[in-house]
Amino acid sequence: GGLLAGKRGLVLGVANNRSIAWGIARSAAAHGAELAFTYQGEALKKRVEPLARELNAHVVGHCDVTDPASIDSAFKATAELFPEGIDFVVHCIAFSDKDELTGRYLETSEANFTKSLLISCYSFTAVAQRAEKIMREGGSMLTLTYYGAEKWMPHYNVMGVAKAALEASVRYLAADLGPKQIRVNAISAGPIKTLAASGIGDFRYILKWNEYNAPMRRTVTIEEVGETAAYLFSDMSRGMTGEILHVDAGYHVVG
Ligand code: 0WD
Repeated sequence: GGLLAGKRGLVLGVANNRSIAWGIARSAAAHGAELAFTYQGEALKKRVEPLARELNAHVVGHCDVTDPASIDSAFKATAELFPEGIDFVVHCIAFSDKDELTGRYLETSEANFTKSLLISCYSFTAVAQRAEKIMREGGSMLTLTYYGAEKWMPHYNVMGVAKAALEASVRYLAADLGPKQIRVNAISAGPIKTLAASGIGDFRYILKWNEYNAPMRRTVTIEEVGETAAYLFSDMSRGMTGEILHVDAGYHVVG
């Protein structure tokens, strides 16, 4: 049994056991979902395979979102693995050159702007295009965003711009896929110490700032983000789409 019993989902963006994608995968599996993972490149394959084994999950292969052919092949493998279709997909992928995650946004280069928006924003749309074809009615698509989309945050820079575009794309995708009863939502997570976050300037200070100022006087865990994701994958949230849910110990009400 379980909240997600009988549901099948694809998880993109596990880099290691600190990844938000891993917290989401663990919750989804604990609630009874059957999962498939992709990995980005051979180095991460070695990380992802043992994690997948822990959850009796499948690994469908390499997926680098800058390479459309690799997205296609990951979805082809997913369709073969789950011929009945999938019920959810979660996109936990972002990138910016870390030299531009410090100092002024003003200094953003065109090359990094383009690459950051491609990987952190467009890739969710690229994933949604493929997912639509294999998703069952009542399906759920999810991406991860951050408060830096809504307000200026120190050092977040081009990522804030990318997340704002990502949040807008959640609304447009929700409108496009709503008639098929496919839902599209985002979780706006509070800061969590992960590999990607370690690239952001003064990240430890941002964590401390949240501990002092968030209503709950603490930061959040990947488990907490995972439990909210499980709710969004489940039929309990079947009336929700185009929503950005904050899982941030309430920081967004004060920040
Ligand atoms: O404080 C945080 N950690 C927050 C993260 C707060 C709010 C939101 N987020 C978002 C991130 O922006 C991202 O969208 O959550 C998502 C997951 O990030 P994470 O769990 O913090 O970071 P990490 O464990 O590093 O996973 C991100 C992964 C990459 O890892 P690395 O660190 O190796 O870049 O995104 C993947 C990759 O596995 N990724 C790609 N996957 C496919 N193709 C690509 C790519 N081109 N680039 C990065």
